[in-house]
Amino acid sequence: MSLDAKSLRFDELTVTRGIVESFMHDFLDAIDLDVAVAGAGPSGLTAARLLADEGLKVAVFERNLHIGGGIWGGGMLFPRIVIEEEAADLLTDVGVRLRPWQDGTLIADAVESATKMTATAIDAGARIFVGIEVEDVVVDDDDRISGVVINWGAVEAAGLHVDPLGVHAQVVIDGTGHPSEVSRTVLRKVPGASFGSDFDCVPGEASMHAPRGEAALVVNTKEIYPGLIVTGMAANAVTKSYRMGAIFGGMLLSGRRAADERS
Ligand code: 48F
Repeated sequence: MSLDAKSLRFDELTVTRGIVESFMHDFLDAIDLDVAVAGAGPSGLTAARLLADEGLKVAVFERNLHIGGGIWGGGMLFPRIVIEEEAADLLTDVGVRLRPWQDGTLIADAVESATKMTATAIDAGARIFVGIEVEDVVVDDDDRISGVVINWGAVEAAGLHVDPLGVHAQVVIDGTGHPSEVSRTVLRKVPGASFGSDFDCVPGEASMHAPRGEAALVVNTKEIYPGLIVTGMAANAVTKSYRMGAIFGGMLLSGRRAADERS
């Protein structure tokens, strides 16, 4: 099939209107949410898919233009991820093929995992906005977290002074990974915010101990402040728990735990 310029009926304004009108329609439909997820890594994508599956209105705001967070890089750019057998269903449910490996683990292709996790989250009804970052939270009269403050990632990267926009959400999930940006923002900015004695605010997770890090991830996934659930690496970063490297089952199970916390 070839295209003949003389018979094509669109012009540049068709493209412009199509992009702006359809984006604005979808964006306006996502400014009052059941759940706002910050970060489209494995934990955030898993939580978003499961919550959207329940019929909740869910949006994921991802700073980068690509989704998947740390999945793509596998371990040291080798695009494979290792998962525990206990988390296998969270990948097979989205159609990822697993190879048996050793010591109770399985192997998945990183590209297949990132793309299928994203596609199934979208199919479940989650809206994924790329190039938009969460720079702050909205609080209600009781200082409960009641939404996110968003801006274009490019605005922040360029250092431009541009005021953000607020989005309401009944619950916010911090899936921002190692920097645990939303949780840290809450600690820093919400008057009197504290996550309790188990949580310290020394930035970053502890050094590597893969089994301990994986086990801690799921335990650390919880509502750490009214309206704020922390998941994935962010959950270990705010508790100074161990890092685990390129084993991802804990991230998936943490995403499921975050969804259960909201339910
Ligand atoms: O880091 P990331 O993949 O989060 P995760 O779900 O998984 C961690 C693993 O990938 C890996 C690991 C496994 O051993 O430790 O690191 O905890 O994805 C986090 C996503 O959040 C985005 C960031 O670009 C990435 O895609 N992000 C970070 N801060 C913000 C953000 C923000 N403020 N607003 C929006 N997106």
